Amino acid sequence: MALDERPFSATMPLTRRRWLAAAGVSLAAFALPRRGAAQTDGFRVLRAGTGMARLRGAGEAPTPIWAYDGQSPGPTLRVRQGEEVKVRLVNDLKQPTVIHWHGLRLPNAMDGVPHLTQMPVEPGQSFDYRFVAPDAGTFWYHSHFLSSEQVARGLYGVLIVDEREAVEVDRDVVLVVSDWRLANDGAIHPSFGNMHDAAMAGRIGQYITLNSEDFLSLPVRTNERIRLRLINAANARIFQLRIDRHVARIMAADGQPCPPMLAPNGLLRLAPGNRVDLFLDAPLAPGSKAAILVDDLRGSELEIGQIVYDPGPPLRAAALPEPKPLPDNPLPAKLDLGQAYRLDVPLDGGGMRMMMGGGMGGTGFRGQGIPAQQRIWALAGLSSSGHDGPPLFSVARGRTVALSLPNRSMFPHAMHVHGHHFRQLDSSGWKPYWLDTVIVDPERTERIAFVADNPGKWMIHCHMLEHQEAGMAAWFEVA
Ligand SMILES: [Cu+2]
Repeated sequence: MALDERPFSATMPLTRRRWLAAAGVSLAAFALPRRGAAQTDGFRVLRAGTGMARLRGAGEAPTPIWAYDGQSPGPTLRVRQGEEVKVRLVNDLKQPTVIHWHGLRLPNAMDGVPHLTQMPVEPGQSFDYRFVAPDAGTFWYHSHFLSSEQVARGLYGVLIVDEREAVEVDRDVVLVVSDWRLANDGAIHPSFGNMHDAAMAGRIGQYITLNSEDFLSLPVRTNERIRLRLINAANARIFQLRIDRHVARIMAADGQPCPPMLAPNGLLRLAPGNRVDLFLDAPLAPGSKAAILVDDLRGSELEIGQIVYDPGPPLRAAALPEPKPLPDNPLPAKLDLGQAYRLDVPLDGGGMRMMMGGGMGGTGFRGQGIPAQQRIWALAGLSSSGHDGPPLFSVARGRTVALSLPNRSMFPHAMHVHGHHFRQLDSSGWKPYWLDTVIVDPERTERIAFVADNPGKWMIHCHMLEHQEAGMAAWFEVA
């Protein structure tokens, strides 16, 4: 395996501001493995520790963060489909940690859930993750220990599994969108574990970044085809993202190929944990610029980056023809709904409704998470850390599981299933794609189904990390 070997090209002259920003974070995230990427027994050593990021731009003081190999997003790891991922996590933090490989259908012991699939990796200790990547696509890795704090501080990165045969694109770009809650001095705001975030929409940050840059410039050439891999790494914010004057052709969702489809109105709605692969055919004239926009949760749009066209001649005379679908992954052939194990899993709790705990808006519990007695969210009537208590359900391997997820709370949730991808049923039938994380809006019910073909103990939880920590988590068993 190797790091991403396709950096942003510097085909256009950079302004000083862009250059500083790029040199500070972006290029580092796409650098080749030269020094510092120690290899041991074929394992790629990944150090969880501290780092710095210029989240507020080149003119402002950098922010001390937690990071993999000193950078957030961490190094982009890359393997070919069917090859082994071999990563040695070394914990240089002052608290335990683990890595969860989000969206990977991997052996249970490698799933990185503390106390359910492995013990936490203590400071100074290491843990070897080793598994075959069965599916080609865009995945990510992140801490799953006190993740509401560790992810918010920057402990995540991207794992790309390349198709067995190269996919025809001119450029392959990773865009991690996230938000950060910063104090006035630019430090990560230490308001972790507070009941206000937990009971409401989760930790929403006031700084939105792409690849940890305050304003990212993505160079393209006219008629170039770019594969954009978008990942929402935020704790709790749902991003509604669009690229001005560009058609967003969705090729894969949550890492799994889908029939190519156009995003309705060009809008991409990504919950924490969601990914989408787009093919973008750059249609504008040389020298053009186009905004990358997200909603600001108040009905307006914010420009968080731009696509910058090279002023030189087009890459080719005309755009490429419509793409073929990406090759299929070896997902279960079909759901057996007639014999399915069915369960209603209501999403309950939170602020403005019921199960209101004491301490609303009160002091935080920094470094400890939400105490068990203050859990205020529930799945199917159970408030859990996701590893304590009985399983939500147990099924025999190979059984189809159909879950109904009615959201009885006032907030959206992002329900994530570990170790499996599921299909989503709506009024028009089964949607033509697979997901591992689905948004359930307030007062709505989502219905999902999957073949429980991966043995072990798997979490199902809200990926709004404050909700997860405050009880919206459970586990199920495939035996
Ligand atoms: Cu939630």
